[in-house]
Amino acid sequence: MRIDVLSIFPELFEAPLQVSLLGKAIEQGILTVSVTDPREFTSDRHRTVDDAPFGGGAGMVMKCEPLFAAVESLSDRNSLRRVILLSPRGQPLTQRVVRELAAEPDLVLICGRYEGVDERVSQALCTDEISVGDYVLSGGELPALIVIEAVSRMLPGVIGDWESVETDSFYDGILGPPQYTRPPVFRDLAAPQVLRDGNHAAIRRWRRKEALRITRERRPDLLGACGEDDRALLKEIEQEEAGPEKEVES
Ligand code: 9D3
Repeated sequence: MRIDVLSIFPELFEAPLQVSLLGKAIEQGILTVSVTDPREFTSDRHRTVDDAPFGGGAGMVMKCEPLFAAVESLSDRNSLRRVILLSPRGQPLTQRVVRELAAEPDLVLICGRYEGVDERVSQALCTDEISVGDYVLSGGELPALIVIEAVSRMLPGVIGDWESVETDSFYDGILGPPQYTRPPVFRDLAAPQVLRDGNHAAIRRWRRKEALRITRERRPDLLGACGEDDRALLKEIEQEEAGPEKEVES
């Protein structure tokens, strides 16, 4: 897959693309990321990419010309099927969106700065707008890195141990179970015995149940699409929690 990023701060992409999974995906040629600075597509002395908003008000707006010219310059190497603006007004990024993007041959990610970009960029240049959550950031660069990292994990060959993707939170839509490693007892804190007994059916069941317990506690909104086995485990959990609570309540 090829990803072209447009950003006036290309330095922000250096370290994150060099290490770990992303670094290896790029080294192996599974992923190509190219960052282009829209300033290279200006023609004035000051390489201006922003201007005051029509109608007045605080802050600056990213101009059309450099962004349009930059995207158009990519058209020989990028299909431009998906031109994505990172924007607080965008569709929330979910694993479903990530999977969909990972199936594309290429992406363009446009990072806004200042108070945003001229509306004609989203209207006439972009096919999608994506937000990474309901909080305010200073620009689209960190969100673009989030998209790149999440998408690259879905590319064939990036994750050696595919099992770890299948057991990921959100792969099947619920949170992950607690994890432990050596030592078996740290200070006075013991790892659950079931994980050390080697009964793999029991381990699988314990993990699913604890995953459901933590999802029910923290993200009940994720429990909608549960199967029959999960319903049975949830019933057990409800009974376990209903017992001791009675004493505390009254
Ligand atoms: C005055 C309205 N502000 C929107 C809440 C303006 C504004 C805030 C922050 C315009 C741009 C930005 C910069 N943020 C992004 O470009 C951004 C973002 C974000 O702030 N939160 C979550 N996802 C994203 S994706 C891009």
